[in-house]
Amino acid sequence: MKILLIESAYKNKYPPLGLMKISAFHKERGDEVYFVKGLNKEFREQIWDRIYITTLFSFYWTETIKTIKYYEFCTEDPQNLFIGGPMATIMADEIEKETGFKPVRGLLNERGKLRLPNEHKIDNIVPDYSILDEIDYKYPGNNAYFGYMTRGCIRKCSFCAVKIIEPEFVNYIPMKKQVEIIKKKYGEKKDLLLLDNNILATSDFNKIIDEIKDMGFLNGP
Ligand code: B12
Ligand code: SF4
Repeated sequence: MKILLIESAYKNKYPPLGLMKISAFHKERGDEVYFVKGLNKEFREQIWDRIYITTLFSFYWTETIKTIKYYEFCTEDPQNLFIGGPMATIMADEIEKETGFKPVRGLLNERGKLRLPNEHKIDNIVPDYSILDEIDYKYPGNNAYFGYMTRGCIRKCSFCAVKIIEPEFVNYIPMKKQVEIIKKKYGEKKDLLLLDNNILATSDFNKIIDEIKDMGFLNGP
């Protein structure tokens, strides 16, 4: 399959981790994967087997909708254009009303969201860092290993979207092996950047801190 991954042209700090995982998943299947940030005429003129558009903050609504509409006719079957990520999860109904596409909500950790075998493993796959070399945009925090060592949150604060995006609290996710694979495949990174919502909520806090130190991230020379 020929796959196009898209992130809108908004300024964000961290790379699109969801797309990096989708890329790794498709490359493992032997598919051809391209990544673009924003509107690109050359890519728009082609027909893709699948398109994946990621979303982030709801205050990037205008830019995100503009991107979806720009690429809306680039797959033969509209069912092969997928929209996902935080904003698409929080505002799925509004996006569908505005564009006609029904977003995929939440994490890619269960079957039935992308209509492909093994799709439930995407959330835990080692992300493909090589797609970041395909674009000119430089993420301010790009020299890092990105990941989660917990998911969700035990609290359900009324103003917070985490209960919708990651409803299930996962107390511990191992990271060390993933970092070793990233180092081998894509080269060493300077920092470790965890995107956890509320890492203090875990009962495995000491274990996580020990693992972080074990990965080489600790005080001192
Ligand atoms: C890390 C993070 C940040 C980082 C920046 C993130 C970045 N990418 O640049 C920092 C710490 C800087 C930050 C800042 C802020 N943040 Co913030 N942040 C997050 C957090 C924890 C993760 C977002 C993220 O990048 N995830 C990476 C994702 C996309 O990777 P992933 O999870 O592996 O992806 C999975 C799914 O999303 C899905 N998926 C992803 N893409 C796609 C694409 C397709 C096609 C498909 C099918 C699936 C799919 O599948 C993947 C695999 O399972 C979220 C909460 C959350 N749990 O989502 C809040 C969140 C996005 N932040 C939020 C807020 C409010 C803010 C701030 C405004 C806070 C403030 N007052 O300052 C600022 C804004 C900064 C700015 N102006 O840019 C809110 C946004 C609410 C909203 N209405 O938009 C959230 C939802 C948290 C909350 N408490 O509600 N944030
Ligand atoms: S992540 Fe923070 S704001 Fe959101 S539910 Fe948990 S404690 Fe509340």
